[in-house]
Amino acid sequence: MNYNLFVYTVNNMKATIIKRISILFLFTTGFGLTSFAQCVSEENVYSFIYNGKNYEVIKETMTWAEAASCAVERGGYLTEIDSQAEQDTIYGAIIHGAEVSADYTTVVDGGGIAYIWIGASDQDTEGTWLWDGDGDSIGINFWNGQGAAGLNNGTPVDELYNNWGGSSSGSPNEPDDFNEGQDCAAIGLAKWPAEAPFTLGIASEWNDISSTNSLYYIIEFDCKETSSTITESSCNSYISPSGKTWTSSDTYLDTILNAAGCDSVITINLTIITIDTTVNLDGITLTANASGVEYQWLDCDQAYSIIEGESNQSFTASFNGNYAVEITEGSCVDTSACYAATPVMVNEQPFEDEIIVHQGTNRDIFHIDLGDIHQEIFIKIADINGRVVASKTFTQSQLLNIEIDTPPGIYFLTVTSEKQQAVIKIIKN
Ligand SMILES: [Ca+2]
Ligand SMILES: [Ca+2]
Ligand SMILES: [Ca+2]
Ligand SMILES: [Ca+2]
Repeated sequence: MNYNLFVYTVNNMKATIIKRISILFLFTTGFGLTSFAQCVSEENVYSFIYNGKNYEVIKETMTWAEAASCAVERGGYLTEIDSQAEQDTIYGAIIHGAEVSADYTTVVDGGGIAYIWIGASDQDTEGTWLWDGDGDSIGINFWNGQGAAGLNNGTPVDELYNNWGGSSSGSPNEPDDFNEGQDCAAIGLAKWPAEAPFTLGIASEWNDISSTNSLYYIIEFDCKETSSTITESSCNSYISPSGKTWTSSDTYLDTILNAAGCDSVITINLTIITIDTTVNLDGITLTANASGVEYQWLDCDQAYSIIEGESNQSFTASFNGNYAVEITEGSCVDTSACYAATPVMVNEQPFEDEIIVHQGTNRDIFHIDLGDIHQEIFIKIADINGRVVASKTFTQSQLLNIEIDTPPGIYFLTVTSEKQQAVIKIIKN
């Protein structure tokens, strides 16, 4: 599945801004192809996420009722601000995210500054303020009465959050139902009144103004939790979309935020494949304990290179060395530890005494005389750090040539025949 569809990391205390994907809805009518006009143009929508919920700043002007209607059409409501953190996030998104100009319009009955609609209204019962951002006259009553610029009898209900103009100076001046015609709340983008020496409210505080003003507005969306089921298999462990690590097969639940900033619950049917990489060593025969899988035996002493043709469950060593098996099961690959096998017994007469080595006129070539013909000889040359710089297998030979295309220095030549092995120090000039 494509996890890019999801927003993985959302710090719940901060807004995470996501870019909205514009979607143009088209449908066909009996009269031909017609574009379905949404209540706003997507290019005027700025989206952000706060506390797991999606919000939009709509940069098109509407009356409060039109804005509430458009919010409902889009699946949300004019925002209900319940905390200082939500207030701060929304105001930050207006100014820094949507980059709304603080003087994009002028509200005459709001002290001559610009505002943005939120979902509070007292249009049904004067002085009874409801969060009613869908405009259906039903909502939570969070404030009653007027501030100091009005009747000065206002009080919050059940200590619910409010941010009326003047709150920052200790006592709210708004709402004041100025001229008995102010029934909807909006966030001020500057201090008001603009020209007066006194201040009823400052930027980010709320004012009640006439609902017939045409303003930008904020939509809030309640989350619709989504769910999905996926089947996964993984080698040894699995990291879930939210970052949890599981190491055994089971059915798990994982929760992440979807593109709308809401919980997406994923049921994961997980199969963990764990490869048994143990090996049984019996004499010079190594047998992988895992059965019914694919095998490839490796030479640990030669940078784990593949031993050609050795791809059975068991492997019998021909030469002294350290060996491992790489096991493949489905898409999983794992390699065993290295096991030492020593099939070659050292002769009573030291093998190295029979061997003569000398450097050729081409200084990269070494000539090796084994003193007798051997059926199968394995030559390996390593530098003083044990790194293999050359290796070759010969059959039915006595005189061997091997090229060491390396800088001058000390090297160790290992000669292994059917029954003998010798390590000879050589100096390359
Ligand atoms: Ca809210
Ligand atoms: Ca309502
Ligand atoms: Ca009013
Ligand atoms: Ca007012």
